[in-house]
Amino acid sequence: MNVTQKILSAHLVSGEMIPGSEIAIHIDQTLTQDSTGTMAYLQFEAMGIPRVKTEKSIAYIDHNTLQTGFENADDHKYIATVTAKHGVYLSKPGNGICHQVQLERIGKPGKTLLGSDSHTPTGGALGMIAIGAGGLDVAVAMGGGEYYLSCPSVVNVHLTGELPRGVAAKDVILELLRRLSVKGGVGKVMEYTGPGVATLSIPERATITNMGAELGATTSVFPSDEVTRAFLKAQGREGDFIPLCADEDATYEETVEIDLSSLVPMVALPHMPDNVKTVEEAGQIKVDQVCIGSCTNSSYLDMMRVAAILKGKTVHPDVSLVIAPGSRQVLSMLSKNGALHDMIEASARICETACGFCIGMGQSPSTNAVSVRTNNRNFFGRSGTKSAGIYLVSCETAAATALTGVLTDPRQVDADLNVDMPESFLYNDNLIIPPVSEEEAADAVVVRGPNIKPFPQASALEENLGGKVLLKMEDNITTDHIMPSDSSLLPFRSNIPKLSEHCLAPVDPTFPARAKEAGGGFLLAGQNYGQGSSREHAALVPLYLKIRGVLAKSFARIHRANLINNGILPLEFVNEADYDRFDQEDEIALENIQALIASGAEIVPVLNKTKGFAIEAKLPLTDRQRRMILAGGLINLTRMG
Ligand code: MIC
Ligand code: SF4
Repeated sequence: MNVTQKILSAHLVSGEMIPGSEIAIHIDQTLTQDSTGTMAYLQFEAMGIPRVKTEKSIAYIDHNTLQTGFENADDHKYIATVTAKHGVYLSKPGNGICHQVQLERIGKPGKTLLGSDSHTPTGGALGMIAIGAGGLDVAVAMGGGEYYLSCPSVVNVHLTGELPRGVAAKDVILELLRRLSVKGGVGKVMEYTGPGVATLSIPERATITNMGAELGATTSVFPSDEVTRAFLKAQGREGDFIPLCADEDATYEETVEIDLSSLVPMVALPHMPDNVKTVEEAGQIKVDQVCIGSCTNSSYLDMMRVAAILKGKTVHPDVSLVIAPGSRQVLSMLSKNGALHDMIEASARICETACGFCIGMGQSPSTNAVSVRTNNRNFFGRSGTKSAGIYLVSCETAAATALTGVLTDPRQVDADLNVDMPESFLYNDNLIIPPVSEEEAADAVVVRGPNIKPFPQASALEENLGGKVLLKMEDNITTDHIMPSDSSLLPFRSNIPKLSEHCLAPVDPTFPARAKEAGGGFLLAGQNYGQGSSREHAALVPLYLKIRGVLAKSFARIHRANLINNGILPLEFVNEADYDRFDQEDEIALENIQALIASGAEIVPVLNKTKGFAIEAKLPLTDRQRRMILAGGLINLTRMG
């Protein structure tokens, strides 16, 4: 067996491990973060389970940390009090970005982790199966319920050689994105093997598994080896180590070969992570801003390399350099060993250990700016400045670029980039607050601010569905298009009515008003609809706007699950060319849809009443998904028992 099969089969609750068929697995650990967490805990409360049943569940506060009004602080208070009551640990704001802290302090080889954040697969660096999902799926897992997924096929990413100086783990994953695209990993686990694995430290592996999310992969995983042991030991957690690697005769559905020594620095150009060129090909683009940090590139190793490049130099006068170390542990070590001093003296602006600029929480660039960043997504508008272009690179490329003011190949920089992994990290868990005991829980009060509004719930599927195509969209529409999330909107993650005023506005600002006026309808989309974030809001808000179905060429994994969990039909064209036969405003109908779905039909007719023809759409649902759609979503199904 390969590593993926070993972990999945050890956690299998039902189904057969045949790629494409539905399996249910037991979840050992869960994580939430604050921007998806408020909704996940509201849903957990709605399920009426007193205490979580996982080995460890933890709530991070790392996204909405810019407190410009009462809303975010109120959400933090709600999360702090609801988690304490129900047996969940709390990582306070300031402790760091969920994925970085999970890696340092919580993750364990061989375990399963479900997180309400699409970059949860970062944990795969430690040899765990770590999967991102919607908040409702995570709430169910916290309650001890299994997690249902389509059994992935496993891709062997076979690594040979060693990364040359100045070439980073980020360049490995950018190369994979260049080759495979943002939908190349859909339905797959990327499993890393080969002699190159041992040359990569845990933070380097984590950069690769983190950004596997951008491939659309279910998750990514490395074996657990002596490098893993050394990392856990340096975190004071050697007891959590178990060795785990693929059997010699393990088989894979596909193999991708990467010779690490042949790689060069890469960059993803606006506005898609797979729009990748070599830094050399991209040329000397003039840069206005450089941001270093995010869950992809904010480890101690990353930051030490950045400090080495900046030491004794000054950032180019036209560049604003922003650095956000990924965790309190990293920041604390940098402040102790003097590397922070080197950054500050080079004129870096140091931000708190949080998602920050990566999710548009501050540091929005100027009009038409070129912003070079180490994060994982450069989707249109995500930085908070629509006219800016975001370029994704490694920490080394970012730091070198900050000095020269133009996109720069870090191999040209004169600095010692050899950073030794510490034998002992400065770990301290005093920002991780344990829940109250079971006895105290009954009296523990959950504090809810006025910004927390009830969430919409679907009702059982109607006999017939009809309505207009309210919006026709292209390929690769992201959840940042569907439910934008910058610093002005993130405070409203527990206020769906308010968010609905901005739904799909980056595609068409008139959409929210039109959808409300029409009293609902349908959406039409191209390939990979809903890629990106795990945010369930991208389904809850359309539900609130009475969107009955999305007719697309294909869907991204987490978003499709979120639509079904909320009773919205994910319909796929049987014949992709039919997409061109539909226009915005066309009136469509799904007649007898309830009976068809109940009878198990996987192909349903979609009538274009305006143009007078019918086409076929696929609706491949598992038994459970079918019951969910008929009941009007997962909460209704759970209530029905
Ligand atoms: C993101 O990177 O897009 C986020 C913000 O972390 C999201 C979660 C969210 O929308 O709250 C994700 O990746 O799932
Ligand atoms: Fe936070 Fe950005 Fe990572 Fe999302 S991708 S978890 S916003 S740092």
